[in-house]
Amino acid sequence: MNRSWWKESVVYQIYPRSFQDSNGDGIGDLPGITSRVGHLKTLGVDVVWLSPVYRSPNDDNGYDISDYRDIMAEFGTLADFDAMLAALHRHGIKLMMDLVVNHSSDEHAWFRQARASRDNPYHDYYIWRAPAEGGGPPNNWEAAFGGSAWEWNEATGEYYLHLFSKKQPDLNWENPHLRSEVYDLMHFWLGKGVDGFRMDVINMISKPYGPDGRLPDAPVVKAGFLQPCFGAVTNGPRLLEHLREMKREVLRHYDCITVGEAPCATTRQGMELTNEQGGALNMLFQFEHMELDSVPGHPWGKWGCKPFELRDLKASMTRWQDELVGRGWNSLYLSNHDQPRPVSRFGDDGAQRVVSAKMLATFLHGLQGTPYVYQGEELGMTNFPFRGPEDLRDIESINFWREAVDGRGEDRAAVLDAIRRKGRDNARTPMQWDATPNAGFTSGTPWIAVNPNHAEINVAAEYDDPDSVFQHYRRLIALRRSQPALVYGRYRPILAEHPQIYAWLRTLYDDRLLVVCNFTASPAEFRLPDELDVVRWPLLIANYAVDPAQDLRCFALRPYEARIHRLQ
Ligand code: TEU
Ligand code: CA
Repeated sequence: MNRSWWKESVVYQIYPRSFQDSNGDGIGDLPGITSRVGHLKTLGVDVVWLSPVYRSPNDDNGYDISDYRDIMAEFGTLADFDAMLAALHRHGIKLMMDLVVNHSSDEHAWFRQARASRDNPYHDYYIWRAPAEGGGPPNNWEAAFGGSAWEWNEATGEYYLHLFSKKQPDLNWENPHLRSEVYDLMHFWLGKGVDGFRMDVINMISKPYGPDGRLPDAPVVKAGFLQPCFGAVTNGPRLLEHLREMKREVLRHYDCITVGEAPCATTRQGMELTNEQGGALNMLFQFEHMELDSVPGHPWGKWGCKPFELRDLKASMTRWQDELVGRGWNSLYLSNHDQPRPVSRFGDDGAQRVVSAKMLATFLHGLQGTPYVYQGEELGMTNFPFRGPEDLRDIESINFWREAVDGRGEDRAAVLDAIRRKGRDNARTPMQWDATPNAGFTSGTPWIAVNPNHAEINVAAEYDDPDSVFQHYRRLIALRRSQPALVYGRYRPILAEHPQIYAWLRTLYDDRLLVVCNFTASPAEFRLPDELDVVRWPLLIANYAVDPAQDLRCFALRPYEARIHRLQ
């Protein structure tokens, strides 16, 4: 059993703009985070992943960086950062920064110089191409937030690549000077005491250049010229080479934690990038389970929604658990700042909100890997009832609305419904600290509206309620700390075909744990497979009161019931 602190850790993600405002401007900030370190300690997490806090014009809420060594004015100063880091470390909590180096902001000094002339030494820090024969963008790549992934630059008479917004030009990782710039800024933050990095769309840094340096068209999967290109630009030919160089130049010099965000990643890439011999990162954020409620090939892309099927979730999770065991390591997440709230998406955010939120937590923390808790998830926070475009702040949703409703005249209600289900702003509404008007987030006007259900769902209320979602997360995180089998135990699914129940064993040496989750709002009969000869089954955690006399070998699971037992 190859032990590592980052395998035994639980990570808490903070979206700084929405966590805690300290100066009444309605925007969360670093002193706000410092004032709430106690909450993280009470919850029991080991590491904080902090979404970007660097200088940025905020075209994509900080994922467009104009200075990698300075703090965004709205969030505070480098001194505020040092004070926050010191407070976290004083409480035994490590800090993982967000490394956004697939692209920079177009307001970064590098790009300002690069776009001025082809002879400028920074020109080659970015990716430029001549127009296609007959004019127009070099290929049919569609940007993630809509429109072409190529923008014309008059000054040099060529296009530059931006897989996200046009204010996020992609960096040219073929250029060794650019790579060493990145390694230097990583040393800058690690030198300050930072404990690791979450790496933004890191599997997009090696582009699929053809022999003549051309970037080939993406496959045609929908009507029109522009085509989704994530499949074409991820896992490029030099990705592992670049990441191994990063490990050699930076990561191996620090006892740090790393997770790479990897859209379209397969289990093979998961093994290749995270195995401790030839890999370079500790774990990946893969997206398979985040696409189970999207209709494949739908013209609306991620916005073409369908209900998720439990069998699909079982199949995907089982594949990643089985194929990475002993050959890599999984991250475990159901939400982050790009995904809707899990209880609204996979559970029931109405009458069964509390039990279903606890069930989803037990499901996730019962698997092998490092669990991530996104701010507010520990309260069972829900999606937001957006009324219309006026409630939106996220470039991805705003562009979708503009293209679909204003551009193509699509049905407003249908587009709004898709945004209510999958919009990123669902995760970005302010953290709900108490029942006061702005949920204790700010004394000013919040940059995005507070969810009206904060009167019921908030930290203050859940601290005092032993049956709250928060207290369940606390117990779950404490349990993980005391049960090595929950960290390192081998995963083996049981009742694989059951339409309502997702159950599996975790085995470490002779220690066997059983995790059982009812993913539905109706009772489900659980029958323990006979080959599992058990005589005793002490309960470790549950989201309902459990009668100790109940025979575990055959009983009825209540709606969204979840438990972890030791089998003896
Ligand atoms: O996200 C990459 C990514 O894949 C998402 O854009 C995803 O496709 C989309 O959100 C699903 O709706 C990372 C960051 O997490 C995201 O916040 C940034 O917008 C993006 O990169 C660009 O930096
Ligand atoms: Ca503020």
